[in-house]
Amino acid sequence: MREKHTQIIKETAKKLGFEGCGISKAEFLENEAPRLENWLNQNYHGKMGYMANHFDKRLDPTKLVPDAKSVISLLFNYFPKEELWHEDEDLKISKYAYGKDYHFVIKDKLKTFFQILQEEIGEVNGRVFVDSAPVMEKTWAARSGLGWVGKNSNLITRKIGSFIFLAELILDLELETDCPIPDYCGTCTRCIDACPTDAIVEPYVVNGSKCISYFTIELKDEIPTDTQGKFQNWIFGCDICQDVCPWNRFSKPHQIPDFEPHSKLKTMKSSDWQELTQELFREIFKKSAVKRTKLKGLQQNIRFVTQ
Ligand code: B12
Ligand code: SF4
Ligand code: SF4
Repeated sequence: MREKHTQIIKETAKKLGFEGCGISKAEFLENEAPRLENWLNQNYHGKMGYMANHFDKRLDPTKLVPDAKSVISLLFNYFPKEELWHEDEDLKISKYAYGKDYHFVIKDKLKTFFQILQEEIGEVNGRVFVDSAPVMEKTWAARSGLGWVGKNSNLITRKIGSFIFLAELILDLELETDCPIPDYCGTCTRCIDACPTDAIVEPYVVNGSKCISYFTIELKDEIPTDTQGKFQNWIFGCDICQDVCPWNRFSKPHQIPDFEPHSKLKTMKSSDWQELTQELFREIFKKSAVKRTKLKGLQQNIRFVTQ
């Protein structure tokens, strides 16, 4: 049964367009507990208060999903055919936010996944997750052999690099588990050297409260002025530590129409961003993750990098 169910899950993941599917036993993350505790004690979460919540659940899926037996990790590629910015003076938004908000796109797929399992396996209980819940997504993906967590703290695959989203199904089904793979960062330190705000405080550890992604997306207050001049024109998220990663030479473009950028986004110059109106913001970012900052937040980021 275990073997048959595992096979159904892996085939379904492929059919639904996931780039990878790996399985781990649902259990307490013993090694991560002191690391997460230390990360929080150092205040690396800054004002992301939600990271300090649900400490026990975050480390133990059986506390999050009753009777959880397996964590199924899934990869979803978002690497675009081309960058939206071409010149150094262009303002930049990170690749993950070019098209429709991935939370919606992937959540829909996860719901379909769950339905297929109900039809093919019978009664299966569990929950689906992408990003927002207290689940250590990178750790689970690494445990299940889909890749390794690199020195920039992102999950990297040997096949298509790191421009991938992570998602999970946590189920009450016993399944065949996969084995972790080695760390292929070796002696490389490109991401650490390239980070303009020194947010990668030591290999594998990112001080979230120093990351451009935090300043431009998460932080609701004014951006501290001691970081002025360091953002290299990133106004929503930051891809620097992934763009420099040699493993991203293996990235290949996604085939997801929903992730295509709005046509007007492709031609935005710095002056267009600075004149961004509510009307255009609504049109371009109607279904986008960029909506999170609202126009006001995005304008604040634009001013911060252009003044
Ligand atoms: C909070 C958060 C952020 C914060 C904090 C970042 C961080 N590194 O924690 C901010 C806002 C800065 C952020 C930025 C980004 N994020 Co984010 N973020 C998350 C979130 C919600 C939680 C991550 C978390 O648990 N952090 C807590 C810390 C403690 O965990 P950790 O970083 O994994 O740290 C581990 C290592 O430090 C390790 N460790 C510590 N010491 C040592 C020592 C050794 C020797 C070793 C081996 C390991 C090790 O142990 C820690 C615990 O496991 C996840 C979604 C989720 N629910 O998992 C998405 C997620 C990690 N983010 C994602 C993305 C895409 C990004 C950005 C690329 C977006 C962008 N372009 O701007 C950037 C990348 C910045 C970076 N270099 O990390 C993706 C990553 C996909 C991938 N391929 O890995 C996720 C998984 C969302 C998703 N579902 O796809 N993010
Ligand atoms: S996303 Fe940018 S600011 Fe954040 S750690 Fe990577 S390079 Fe540094
Ligand atoms: S840039 Fe180098 S050190 Fe950083 S994650 Fe990629 S391979 Fe690892």
